Amino acid sequence: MTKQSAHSPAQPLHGTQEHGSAGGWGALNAVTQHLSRQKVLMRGNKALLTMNKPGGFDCPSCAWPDPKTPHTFEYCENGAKAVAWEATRKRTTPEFFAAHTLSELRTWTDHDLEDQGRLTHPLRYDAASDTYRPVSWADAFAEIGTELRALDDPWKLELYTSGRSSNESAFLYQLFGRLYGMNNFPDCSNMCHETTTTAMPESIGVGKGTLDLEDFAQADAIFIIGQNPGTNSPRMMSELHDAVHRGVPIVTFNPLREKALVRFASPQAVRDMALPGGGVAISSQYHQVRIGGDMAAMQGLCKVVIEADDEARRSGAPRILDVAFIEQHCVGLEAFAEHCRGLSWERLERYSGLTQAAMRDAAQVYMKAERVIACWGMGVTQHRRGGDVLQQIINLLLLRGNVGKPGAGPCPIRGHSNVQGDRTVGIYQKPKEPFLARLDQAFDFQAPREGGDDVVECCEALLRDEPQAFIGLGGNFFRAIPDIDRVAPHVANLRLTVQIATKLNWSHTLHGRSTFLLPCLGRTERDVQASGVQTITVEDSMSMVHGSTGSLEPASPELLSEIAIVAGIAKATLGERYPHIDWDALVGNYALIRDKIEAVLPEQFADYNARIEQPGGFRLPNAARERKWDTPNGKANFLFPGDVLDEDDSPPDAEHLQLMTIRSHDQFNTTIYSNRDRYRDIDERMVAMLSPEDMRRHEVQEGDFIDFVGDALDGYPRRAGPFKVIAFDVPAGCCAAYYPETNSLAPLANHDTRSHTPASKSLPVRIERLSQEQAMQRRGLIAAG
Ligand SMILES: Nc1nc2c(c(=O)[nH]1)N[C@H]1C(S)=C(S)[C@@H](COP(=O)(O)OP(=O)(O)OC[C@H]3O[C@@H](n4cnc5c(=O)[nH]c(N)nc54)[C@H](O)[C@@H]3O)O[C@H]1N2
Ligand SMILES: Nc1nc2c(c(=O)[nH]1)N[C@H]1C(S)=C(S)[C@@H](COP(=O)(O)OP(=O)(O)OC[C@H]3O[C@@H](n4cnc5c(=O)[nH]c(N)nc54)[C@H](O)[C@@H]3O)O[C@H]1N2
Ligand SMILES: [Mo]
Repeated sequence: MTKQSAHSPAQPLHGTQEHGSAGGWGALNAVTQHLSRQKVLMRGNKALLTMNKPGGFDCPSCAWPDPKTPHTFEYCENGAKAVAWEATRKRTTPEFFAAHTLSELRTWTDHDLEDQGRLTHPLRYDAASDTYRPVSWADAFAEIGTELRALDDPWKLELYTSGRSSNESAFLYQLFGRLYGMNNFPDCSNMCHETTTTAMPESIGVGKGTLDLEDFAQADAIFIIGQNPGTNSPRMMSELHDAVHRGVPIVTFNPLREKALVRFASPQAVRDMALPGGGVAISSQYHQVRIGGDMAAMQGLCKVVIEADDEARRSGAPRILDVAFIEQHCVGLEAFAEHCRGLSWERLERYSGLTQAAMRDAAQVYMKAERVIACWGMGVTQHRRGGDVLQQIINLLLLRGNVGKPGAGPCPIRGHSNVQGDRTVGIYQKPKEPFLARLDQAFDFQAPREGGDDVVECCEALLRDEPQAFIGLGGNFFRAIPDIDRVAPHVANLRLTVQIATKLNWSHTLHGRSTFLLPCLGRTERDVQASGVQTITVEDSMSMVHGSTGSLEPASPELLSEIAIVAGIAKATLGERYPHIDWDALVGNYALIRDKIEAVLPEQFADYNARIEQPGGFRLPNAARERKWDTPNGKANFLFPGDVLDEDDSPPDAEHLQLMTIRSHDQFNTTIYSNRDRYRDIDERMVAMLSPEDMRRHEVQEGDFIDFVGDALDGYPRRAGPFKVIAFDVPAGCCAAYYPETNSLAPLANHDTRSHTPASKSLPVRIERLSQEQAMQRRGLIAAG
């Protein structure tokens, strides 16, 4: 095949190596290595044994739910890495900070910054020495309070949240912001599944998945669209693995052949480990859709289903559509069906990058199955038309009544372990009236009603130098956002920045005029307050809420819980203005915070404190699961944009490429555990995964160095590199590289139309070849000159 011609046949094309499978012994070895590198073999093992167990702590990695009856040891390589990373014996002490200026630290890699270990002391930036110096908690809170009281407008404060925060800390944080007088709550979710939260309700009235974990055991087909579970939600592999053993077809849509979706060996299954090559085939069909081609692909599938139903109706055969469901529950089928019938296969093929035969094969699986689950991740949400694509997935499900019945339904896979819970308890820049009205009542004040900034709006405001203060409750905001090179310089103009974190990262190397870095307890650690050992609560991707109780000795005696830090800032800022709120009492006993959450969200959290005692916790209500549609017309809606295929999603021309920025196996977002990406057989991070066809067209060989040059047509020069070229099995015109090393290439203005979720999966780029010497110079390996 021509695809192979641009690189040496001696080297197999990355992404096509069929020998070997994901998971297996490699995964077990990786865990031991990570535990020993973080010097936590004993401490880490103890922690792993209580993870996801009743009375233990919730895994700090992804948001995949726990089984109701936990296996003896639900094994997850990446969960183990996350625990090792948090439970490390390494420490980033005041001595470390005395020895390194922020200007120096700003040049370090993401890995090296976090690998210094856990933060140990509250720190304040000292401009004279350009270093962080220790400060007492009391002084830190007092100064932050003084600064915040001095802003000329409450809306000049931005409160960022990353999704590892507990329900309790997130709830106090939003309360603090609203008491202060604004709704600027940029949230990691705004870069992630905001697309889902915004577009799904238009279709079926809820912004969350409708499934339970048990539904996986009843499905008879599973579709996986733009999601890489082997790395990003590894415990999902157990469900897929079981499904394969039951003969359930798994149909994958992904430009890259992700190894764990091709073959997977469950480290729990002895029979898998013993097989030569290991493992079982996971995807029965693997469709390498073009980046952004899912709209056409999904409508292609719908077209097949609708036309098959037309045929059945004509011939008197049993109908293909679930006519009774559609009549009772849906609106808009006729217009949608007309639209699909009118689409030409030539266009669908060109825009999806798939053949008509491939789309027909996938549709056959869909039509044969009585119960279908559709999962999606960032490959769907991080696009300019992400919400529209997702609504086509819902349309496909609605056609055969695959919403609100056992074993079937939409299954967005959330990212951070508590990103869904943070939103539920009020981290939302556009809060709804019933929530605010009850918040007012519960705390006897008047919350602001006007909507606030999301992540993109916060960045735009920063570019205009409007905000005066920024607080980050976890995360690595200035590294995770688009256009980092444009936004980061504006941090210097802020009057106050506060970062609440477990480990040092790049965002902490930026400073405003007054800057604090405040270290907090991690989820693995024992949290003791006035009333004793505390439990926090989290909500997983399937709306199960449960408790999490840390057990390890805290990394430093100076650490405070996130809850204590948020309350400390709130009390120092607002104590005099709202003397009736007893912040100390709330910190002393987190059950009192849960009582307040229950008062504000009574339908969802009735009997909160009692119900978290149940093994596995409790499930939040989900109307669509009961086939109740909380939409303006009270129905489930078939929605589609006027023309599927608009210019944003058109196939790139000869000069341009669409770049998707993705995660390696050894990273958790901006946390880089190591440079290894085992499932893709890659050992470094600055790589460009290019198709052999594009390599030939652009005259580059494997091992050459290139720069990616941004092509957003807004006049702003964007460039990142040098990236080493790797030949990869990816459709022509599409390429991949790792996030966050590529974030300077992402134009802030490229985002999902409804939700502003940055379009991180289709950055418009060109490539520029570098000489070996230029590349070495740029990498700092030889002196410039
Ligand atoms: N170990 C680990 N676990 C994690 C994370 C982590 O970084 N590391 N991050 C957490 C977070 S916050 C999140 S949001 C999730 C992210 O989990 P995922 O959603 O799996 O994240 P990504 O790696 O960004 O990429 C998703 C997949 O989309 C594919 N893709 C890209 N563009 C397209 C497209 O146009 N169409 C289709 N069909 N596919 C496309 C890519 O090839 C890739 O396989 O994981 C969470 N869990
Ligand atoms: N180009 C591109 N950009 C992207 C994405 C992409 O796919 N491509 N994905 C986007 C997505 S899906 C997301 S969710 C965002 C992620 O954006 P963020 O959530 O902001 O980033 P993280 O890398 O998860 O944050 C890591 C930091 O969190 C802190 N931390 C860890 N545990 C705790 C804790 O328990 N408490 C506190 N207070 N701090 C803690 C540590 O200091 C660590 O350095 O990035 C987005 N950006
Ligand atoms: Mo995410």
